[in-house]
Amino acid sequence: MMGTSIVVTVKTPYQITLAGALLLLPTVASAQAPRAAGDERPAAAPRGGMTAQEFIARRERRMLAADTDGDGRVSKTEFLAAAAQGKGRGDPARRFAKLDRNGDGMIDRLEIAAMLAHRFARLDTDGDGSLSAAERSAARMAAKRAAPEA
Ligand SMILES: [Ca+2]
Ligand SMILES: [Ca+2]
Repeated sequence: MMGTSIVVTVKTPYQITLAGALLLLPTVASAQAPRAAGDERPAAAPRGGMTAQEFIARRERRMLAADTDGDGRVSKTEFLAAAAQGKGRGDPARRFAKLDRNGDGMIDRLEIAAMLAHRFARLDTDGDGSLSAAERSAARMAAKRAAPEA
């Protein structure tokens, strides 16, 4: 019908991922903390599901495996060394530039979390905040077709 106005708020992926990362970071850090009383949601995802926190914590550990000097950040040298060992596909230098959002030559935990929060949101196709077995298998199929960090 003419005249009907639908307000759609469009956010850029960058805004979404940064907001997602900022929301998720404290949660990841306190993942082992006791739950507040009255919070009756289960601590873990429904059986077979993977929460954003689990997804990010797991992938972040994998990313930080490239941090060979242990400073908590992945330098371009470290990233390219890891890429040379066959981790990821595509042009590693381009992937690094994409991950290094602030262009300081380092991929830090915030940048990793932002990327992973964005990826989680994209993989959680039904938007229930948990990756089901089906969503994870779809993700694995997609990863075979495209560069994992693209
Ligand atoms: Ca950076
Ligand atoms: Ca889901």
